[in-house]
Amino acid sequence: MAGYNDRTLEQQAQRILNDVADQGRNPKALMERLASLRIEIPSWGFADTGTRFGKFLQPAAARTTEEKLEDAAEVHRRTGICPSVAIHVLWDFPAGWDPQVAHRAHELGMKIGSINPNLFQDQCYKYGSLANPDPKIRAVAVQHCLNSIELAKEAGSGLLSLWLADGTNYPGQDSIRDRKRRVGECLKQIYAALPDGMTMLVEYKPFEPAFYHTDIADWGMAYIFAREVGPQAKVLVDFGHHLPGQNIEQIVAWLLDEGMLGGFHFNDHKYADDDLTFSSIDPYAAFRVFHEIVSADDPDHGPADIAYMIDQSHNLKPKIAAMIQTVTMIHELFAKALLVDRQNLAEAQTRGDIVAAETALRDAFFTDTRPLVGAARIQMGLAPDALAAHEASGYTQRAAQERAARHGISKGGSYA
Ligand code: PSV
Ligand code: MN
Repeated sequence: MAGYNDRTLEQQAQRILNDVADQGRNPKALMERLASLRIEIPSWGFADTGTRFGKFLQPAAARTTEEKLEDAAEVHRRTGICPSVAIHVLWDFPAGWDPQVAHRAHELGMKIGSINPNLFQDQCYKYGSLANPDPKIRAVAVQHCLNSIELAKEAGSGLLSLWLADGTNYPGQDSIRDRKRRVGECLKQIYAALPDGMTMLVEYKPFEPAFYHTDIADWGMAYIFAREVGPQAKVLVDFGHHLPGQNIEQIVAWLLDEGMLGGFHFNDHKYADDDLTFSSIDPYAAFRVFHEIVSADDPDHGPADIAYMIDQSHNLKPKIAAMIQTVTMIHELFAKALLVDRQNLAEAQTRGDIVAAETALRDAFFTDTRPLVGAARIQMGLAPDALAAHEASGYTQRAAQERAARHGISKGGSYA
């Protein structure tokens, strides 16, 4: 069978690398860049989640933060490029920071990654958090972010990742401009508490849960807020947070050029913020984003410092398998972007040869990069087929049994 289980995988990888060498490029550097990619996995990708209509429970789903870390460690064990876990403060630490969790993460060979404050689930946030008309509620929200910065310091994390659900549902519900100023003011207070070396990421989303206007609805708004507060703030682009037809790679290119792209949330979508596994719908769109990222590599300073994070929530696929699938897709598409013959592309662009320029992208996109990813995994001492290795390990079956014994059988029910 072709793909990761092909016995000639390493020879196929060599053939691709020979072509790279023929283009006058360094195949070793390409393999090093491929192996050095790091992707953060979200703790919330391993718990039972659903839609607003209901949850379908999985016997192996993680029910404690420790179990989420164990599942994340299984993804890293198979893929070799996912050593950190994003934390959602109230979902993972409902009773406050627990140093035991960081200890357990280290035991598992994992680090705590970005810290995501939760500014949307408490009753007080009915009319918003940082944009709320009531200064007392804004103070509660700011305090939660300050506590999250403390938590980040204790966990050894350098990223505070902010997403606001704030917005309004009806025209006239509140003043859009007043809300903008309230958010800006609160962000300044939060920014002032950042220690050196910690980055604040500002994420945007066009709608949901608010359906008339969202306070940080697009990259321009996130950019303005980030720029206003200071150099440690950057924009976070979530692939699923764009209206249909939006040219996401252009946003990425602009933010990179402005030095303002701080992070990326990988998932895929067909209609809205569907949180599907990455590239399940449109791999070419995802490839074009990676192409812009690799194009922006600085010849003197190397790649831009971007936090690559997954933000998906698959309620039907088995969770660890879905995560490995996403990591593998990211790795394969990143490899395709590395294969673009940029010299050839630049020459075609200069000549105004549109067909040749587009062909330079398509040649790379249609190259099967599984041999390169498989070879990178072999170099890391891993099995080339991460998904098959995970499935053969029996991890999910064991987790289902142990977790049922520990917590009892999960009960079905609505999302509430
Ligand atoms: C909001 O839809 C979002 O993309 C934010 O990043 C949240 O932190 C995350 O999803 C929660 O699943
Ligand atoms: Mn997100």
